Parts: sequence; structure tokens; C-alpha cells
Amino acid sequence: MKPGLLQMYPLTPQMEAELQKRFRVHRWYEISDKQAFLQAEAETVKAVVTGGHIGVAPDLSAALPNLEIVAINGVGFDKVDLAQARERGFRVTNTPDVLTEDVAELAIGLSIALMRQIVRADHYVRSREWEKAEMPLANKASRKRYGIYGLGRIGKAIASRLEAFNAKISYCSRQRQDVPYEYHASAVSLAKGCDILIVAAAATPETRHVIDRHVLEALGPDGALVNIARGSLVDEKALVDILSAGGLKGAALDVFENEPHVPDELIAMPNVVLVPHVGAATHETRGEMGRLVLANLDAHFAGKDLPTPVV
Ligand code: 8YV
Repeated sequence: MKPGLLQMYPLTPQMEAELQKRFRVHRWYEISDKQAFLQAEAETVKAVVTGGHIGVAPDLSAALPNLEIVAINGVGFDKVDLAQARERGFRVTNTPDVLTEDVAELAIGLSIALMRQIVRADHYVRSREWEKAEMPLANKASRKRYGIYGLGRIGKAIASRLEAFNAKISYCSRQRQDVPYEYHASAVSLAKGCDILIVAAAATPETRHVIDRHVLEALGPDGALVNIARGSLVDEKALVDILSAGGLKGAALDVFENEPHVPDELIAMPNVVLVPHVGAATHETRGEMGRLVLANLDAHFAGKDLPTPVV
């Protein structure tokens, strides 16, 4: 009999078809009586497929006694209990590299959208305001001072794209790196020296609310924040307060602390660009991510080395 697999959220039709060939797939998000399901099926579940933004709650993975692998359709593994995985011996995999370009290009797109007020400009035409008056001037996105918090694969890909903008690029990361950008040892120092602060670090216990009130105040009323990492890295209440008080020029956000719920105050702000966690949400990249998830699952159940293991 095929092993049981728990699917935590909707996937592409192609990926779901491939999973159905290999596993008895249970769509967790469609199960109404979850306790009854676990009583009946928990022992048959050997694999879980989830998104980086969703993960697997520790009490759920703990309720699957024969769990062998959690395959994350994403690069972030902050929502999977790695300590439990190590202790119990189930594997955890993710999909790094294949989504780096997508997330980096969204960071650039959000920066341009924010500085050039593209969302407002689109509305300006559709609302026919343009028939009454020219749109007020915006600001350049090029030749600005960009600070990147987190210079991993995605942070480096953002920096390399910013070089084409004739931007002054600085960064803050766990250690100084051999790159042609200015290093800052703290987020506050990085914020003081940039116009646009892009958050690109992994979500860890240490980076929770690392972009706090002090950092946002250091970024200042002419500064702008872009977050394409995780909502948990930014103190969202402080962000709302400071934006409401005019303490920041604006913000462009792909991720939020309590997705998919976005604070009403942010929804109402004209100087905030909001997108629904679409950093890697392209046909091309979701195809690549799906193939990597399947490669990890196939390798595991064939007793082979995993392509992209986390644990
Ligand atoms: C994923 C993400 O695309 O990679 C991650 O960790 O959060 C996103 O880029 C999302 O999790 C859907 O799988």
C-alpha cells in the first residue's frame, strides 16, 4: 500500500498529480474533523508536504508516530520543529536556490513600486484623476542608498541587481563578508545609513523583531522599508505606529506577522505597497520547487541521499 502523505496547503495541479501517484494523499486543509482523521490515519502518514510560510505545527508532527520526512515547498524552515526532527529522526528538506531570483526580483520590484508610487499611479489613471491634474512627483529608485539586512543567497541576489541601479549598497549580516558593499554590525547602524532598508534574512529566534522601533526610527521619515523575508523579523505594531505618525516615507511588504491577516491600518495607508507573500509565486519557480520536493521524497523512500536536506 502507498505510504500516507499529509498535504498542508494547495499545490500546483502537476505537483498534486505526482504526489497522488506515489502516496495516499490527505489534504490537511480540507479535513474538517482533524482529531478523527488523526485517530484513524496518523500511523499511516510517513510524509508531509508543506509551504515555507505554513510549516508543520510541533503538536501535529508529534502526532504522526511514523513520520519519516517533512518536505518544505519553500526555502524557509522556521515553521518546522527541527529539534523534534533531530530527536525523533525524521528528515526535513527545503527548496533553496531555485527561488532566489524570484524573491530578489520582487524585492527590486517592490522598491521601485514604492519609490515611484506605481500602485498609486495605476489608480490615478483608472480613477480618471489624471484627466483633472498631473500626478504629483515621486522619487527615484536608482542612485539611492540601499541597506540589505541579511546577505545570504537572496540578499546577495538583491545586491547584485541593485548594482545596475548605481545604488550605494550596505548590509548587515552575522559576519562581515568578502563583498564590495559596506558592512554594518547592527540593524540600527544599517538603517541610519540608508534610504531603503530591505529585509532579506532568515526567520530565527534571534531575528524575531530585529527590525524594531529603534531601527525604524533610525531609518527615519525619509526612509522606506521593504520586507520579502518573514513577517516575524519586523515589529509590525511599531511599523504601523511609526508609519501612522509620518516617521517613515513608506513600506512595501510581501510578508506579515499574522498571514493572511494584514492590519487595517496598513490597508488604509496610501504610502504602503502590499502583496500576499508572492516572493516565489511564479509558474516557472513553483515548477522547479515542486520538482525538488518530489526529488527529495523519491530519494528518501529509495534510501538515497537527499538533494536538499535541512535535517
Ligand atoms: C514559498 C516561502 O513559496 O520559500 C519560502 O519559505 O515562504 C515562499 O517563498 C511559500 O512558502 C509557498 O510554498
